[in-house]
Amino acid sequence: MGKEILWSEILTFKRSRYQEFDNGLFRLTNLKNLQVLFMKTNNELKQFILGIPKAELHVHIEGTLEPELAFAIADRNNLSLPFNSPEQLRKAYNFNNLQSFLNLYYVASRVLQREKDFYDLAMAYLTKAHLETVRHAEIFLDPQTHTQRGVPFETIIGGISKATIDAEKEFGISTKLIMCFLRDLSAESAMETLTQALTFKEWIIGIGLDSSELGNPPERFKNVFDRAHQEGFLTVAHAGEEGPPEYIWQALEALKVSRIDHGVRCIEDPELVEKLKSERIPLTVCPISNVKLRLFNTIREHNLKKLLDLGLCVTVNSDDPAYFGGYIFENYVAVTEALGLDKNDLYLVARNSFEASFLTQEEKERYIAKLDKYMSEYRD
Ligand code: ES4
Ligand code: ZN
Repeated sequence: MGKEILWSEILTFKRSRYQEFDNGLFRLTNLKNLQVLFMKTNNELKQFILGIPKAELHVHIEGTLEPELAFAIADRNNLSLPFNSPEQLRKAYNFNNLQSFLNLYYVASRVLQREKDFYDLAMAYLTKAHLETVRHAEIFLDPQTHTQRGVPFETIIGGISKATIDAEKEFGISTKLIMCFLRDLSAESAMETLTQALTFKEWIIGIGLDSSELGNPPERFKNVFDRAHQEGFLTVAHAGEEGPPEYIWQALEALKVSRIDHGVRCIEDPELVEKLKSERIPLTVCPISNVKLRLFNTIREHNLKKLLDLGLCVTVNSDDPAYFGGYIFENYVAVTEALGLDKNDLYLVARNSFEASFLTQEEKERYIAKLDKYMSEYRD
C-alpha cells in the first residue's frame, strides 16, 4: 500500500481535470487515476471512510462550482468574471460569515446560463460524490438566483435532472432534488417560484429555505410552505446556522419541516434538543462549512460529537464544497480526526444519512443492508 495521500493532493486533482468534449460538454477525466489516488492512502481510517456507503443530504449545486469550471463555462458563454484567473478567484475565498460567502457565491453563479452549464456542474459533482462512495445524494438548487437573471426554470431543472439520470446510469448513484427559496427575498417571490416549480413536480421532491439567515426568520414563509405541503412536497429549512434556536422552533412549528439543515445552535436550548431527539428530526451538519463561516473557530470546537452523543440524528455533509475546500470525504475525515470519532460513530453517521433521506422505507433498508455488509466485511 502506498503513502498517505494528503487531502490537498486529492482536492487539487479533483479541481483540475475538466476536459472539453466534441459535444461541447466539460467532464472530469482521468477518473481511474483519481480512484487509484484515493485508494493509495495507507491511512486505515481514511480508507474506511472513503469506502463506507453514505448519503449526502446537504449540498448546494451552485456551491460545487469549482473556479476552474466557472472560468471554463464563462469562456464558453463569452462572459467575464470579476477575477483574472481561477487561482485569483480561489484567493478570494476568505470568509468572515455567511453573508461574505454568499456575496461571492452569487457572483460566480452568474456564469450558469444554459442547460449544458447546469448539466456539467451537476455531473462534475456527481462524479466526485461517486468516487467518495456517496450512494445517494439530495441536492439543493436555488432557482431564484438564476430566474432573476432571466434564465428559464426549465433550463436549470433540465440540465440538472439530465445529469442525475446519466449519473445514475453510469455510477448507480440515486438522487433527489430539493428547491430552496432565498429567504432574503420576499415571500411573494418564493410563492411565484413554487408556482413555476409545479410543472416540474416529478423532478423535485422537496422544498427548502436558504441564504442569509439573520433577520429572515422562517415564519415569514409559512404560507408558501403550507402550499408546498398541499402540493405534496417534503420540506426542509436551513435554521440555527447563524440564527438562534428560535428559528429552529419556527422551522419545525410554522413550516413543519421534516429535517433541519445545520441546526447546530439547537444545543443552546435543552427543550429543543429533547424535541429533536424524541421525534428523531435529523440535522444535516456541515462541519467544514461551519468553520469556514466562523460558527466555530476550529473543527476541534465543533459540537457534532456532542450532538451525536446526545442521541440526535446527526449527518455529515459538504454544503458548498468548492468554496469551503472539502467534499463529503474531507468532512468525514475532519470530524473523525479532530473529534476522535471511531468506526461505530462513523457507522451511526452513515446510517443516519440513509435514515434521514427522502428515500422510501424500502430503499432506505436496502442501502442500510449494504452498509451493514460493509461493516461486517471490513477488515482493519
Ligand atoms: C448556504 Cl452555508 C449556506 N447557508 C445558507 N444558505 C446557503 N446557500 C448556499 N450555501
Ligand atoms: Zn447549506
